[in-house]
Amino acid sequence: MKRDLVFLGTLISLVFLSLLRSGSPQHLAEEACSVQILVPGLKGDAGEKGEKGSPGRPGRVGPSGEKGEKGEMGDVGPPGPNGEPGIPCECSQLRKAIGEMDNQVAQLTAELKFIKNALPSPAAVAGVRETDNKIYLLVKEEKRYIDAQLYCHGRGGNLGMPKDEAANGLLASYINQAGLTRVFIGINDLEREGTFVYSDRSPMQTFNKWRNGEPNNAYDEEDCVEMVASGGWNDVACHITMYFICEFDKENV
Ligand SMILES: [Ca+2]
Ligand SMILES: [Ca+2]
Repeated sequence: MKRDLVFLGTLISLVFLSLLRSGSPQHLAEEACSVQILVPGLKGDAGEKGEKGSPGRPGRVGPSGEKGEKGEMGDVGPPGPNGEPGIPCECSQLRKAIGEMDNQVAQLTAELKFIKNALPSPAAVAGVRETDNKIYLLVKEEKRYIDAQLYCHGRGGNLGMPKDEAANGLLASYINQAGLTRVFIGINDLEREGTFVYSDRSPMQTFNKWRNGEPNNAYDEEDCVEMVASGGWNDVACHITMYFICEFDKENV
């Protein structure tokens, strides 16, 4: 209702103004009809395009992608620079010679230690004899067979056990050079009469040097063995005493 009154008031004011300008009733009618143009006009033309705006802010960081496959191996790099020249010397030959001397010293030291340990006194032995793998020691102390064996055992050896012609010949030579006629060697039939074994318990093989008529087990008491200067063997009583020969394996010296 209030809007209608305002509209009506405006309309009256316009008519009044038109009458003042034209001064005729006809004009008044025409002007009254033209009032209808007061309704809103048609939409105007589109304006000119505006200026380009400033760039927007950067977006959020996206999620990390999946891990890629391992790349292939790169090419081999260039060789490094040459080293400085060494000092000329014949070190390799010297080292070899020193190494050999060390070995000889070690071997001599071991043998000396053995001899010092094995010899009861210089007067009691007549030197030693050795082969590639054995050392023989003639002990000039009269002992029973069992004590002689203990003596040799106590020094890491055995009574001499000639198991082939060469060893037997060497022991015979040893006895002769010492001016002896007989020594105990490491052979006996203590465990079983008539079955002779070496003192390391190894059985008698085909090799033997029994003298003619031996072993005879004389007086039913001969269970130990002596070697005479010819290299022959003879069974004798174990309780008699005589010199003896020990033998040692070089690898145990
Ligand atoms: Ca016997
Ligand atoms: Ca005999």
